[in-house]
Amino acid sequence: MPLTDALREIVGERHCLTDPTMRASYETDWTRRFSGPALAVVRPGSIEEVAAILRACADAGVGVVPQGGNTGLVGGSVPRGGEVVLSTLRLNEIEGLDPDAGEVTVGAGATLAAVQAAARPSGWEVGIDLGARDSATIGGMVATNAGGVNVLRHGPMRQRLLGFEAVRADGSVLRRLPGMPKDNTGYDLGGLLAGSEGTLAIITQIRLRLVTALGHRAVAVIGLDDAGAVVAAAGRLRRALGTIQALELFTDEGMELVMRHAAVAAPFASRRPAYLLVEVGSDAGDPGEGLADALMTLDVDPEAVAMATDVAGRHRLWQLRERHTEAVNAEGVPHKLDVSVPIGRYAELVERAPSAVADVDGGARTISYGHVGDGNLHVSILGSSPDDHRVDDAVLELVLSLGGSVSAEHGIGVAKVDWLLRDRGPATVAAMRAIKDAWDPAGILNPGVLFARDS
Ligand code: FAD
Ligand code: 2HG
Ligand code: ZN
Repeated sequence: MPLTDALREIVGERHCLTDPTMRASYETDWTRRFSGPALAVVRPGSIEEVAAILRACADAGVGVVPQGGNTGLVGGSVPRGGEVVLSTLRLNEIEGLDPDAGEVTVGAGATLAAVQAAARPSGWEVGIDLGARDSATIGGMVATNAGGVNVLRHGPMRQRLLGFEAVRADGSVLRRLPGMPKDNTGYDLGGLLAGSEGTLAIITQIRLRLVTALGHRAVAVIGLDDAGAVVAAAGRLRRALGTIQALELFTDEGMELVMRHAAVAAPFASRRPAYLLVEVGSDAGDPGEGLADALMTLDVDPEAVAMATDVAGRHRLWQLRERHTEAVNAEGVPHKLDVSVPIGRYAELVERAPSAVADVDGGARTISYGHVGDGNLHVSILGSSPDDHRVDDAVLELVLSLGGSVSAEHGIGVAKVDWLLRDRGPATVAAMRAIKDAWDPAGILNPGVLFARDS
């Protein structure tokens, strides 16, 4: 029987999409830089269907591309040509919220926003937040070990993981649910799936460890002279305040784009080359006073400080940082590098990235922003042809020369396959390859992601 007929039998006609117009939105990534035709898109409604799809694809020797919200930014969630896209969006139940333990079990296809909304009434938060919250799924976030704006407080997705359920390429099921805070029974397979980018198994359920919801928050945006001043101010605030939730950097060029495309107002009348956004939180009263006192100790122009404690005001300030991705996309199809360096080299990276790019492509334009508290910078490059890798290489070369990592939070995907070896070295990549070969010997799961197809 042809594979598409077998898939139709498993998920039903409605959930096996072969028509090109129905497949289209699953075939192009969020940036529009990566796309490819799928043999079919399947939308299973149960773990049994996931297992049957994987067995059918393994029998036919056809690759499977797992896809959640398709908000990944490294091309790992869309087909390269002829694979089956397995969408997890129907696996979206949220169940078993334990209000005493602060734990919840969620289907891989549940969006971050849905889990945040489910946790809040019981006094809990997910502990992870990112701009794509309405579309990004918990399965995709585990598969990419997503970071976001609260990593300096609660760590990345791997640290939120208590238990998991996943299906391997041969259809066998791995299950450790609900999962326990203390569990030393052999290898941490859930931890291994975090950051595996769909190359080892399809994640179907996750048990999440939640964090206590904070009653009060305050956000400030401070205008400064350059990235060095932002790094210095972030460091001083970190030492002064034990309540910091987020420390973010953006530049005036990026803010200009956000103001133009997202219709967000400037935080204050005067414009500065660089900005620091800081959020503090407390469960015992207004943290705004402590933040204002800490800001006074910094050598900043009072005309270049905006602060808010109310929901609307905080949201307005956050928009200035959060809507950069969308504003950059509105300008064109970007190249995106997501890197980290030791904090002592962060300002140097911000300053040197534009000239590294301009040296190889004089027509390209660089916009940088990121999670300065984690040493994580997002470098978006506009005006360079999507297939021209010279700008990517120039930035990644610079990052390695500064002792950094070529991926801080978005992963390797297909975008940075050539750089995994440069970053991690042959012994580490061989160890990773051995794991891949043991879990997925036929190479069915997300071929071309992390490792080149023929490696
Ligand atoms: P997808 O894009 O669908 O997939 C991502 C990868 O995971 C692919 O390799 C895919 O094959 C694999 N995968 C998906 N689901 C599964 C599954 N169930 N089992 C196995 N593999 C699977 N990322 C951050 O880390 N921090 C941020 O602050 C951040 N902000 C963002 C803001 C915007 C506006 C956008 C568009 C993206 C942002 N991202 C951020 C990137 C993205 O949201 C994250 O990488 C997110 O984790 C992807 O989730 P997803 O469900 O969309 O996954
Ligand atoms: C963010 O921090 C996301 O806003 C997206 O990780 C970064 O646009 C990007 O490259
Ligand atoms: Zn980010």
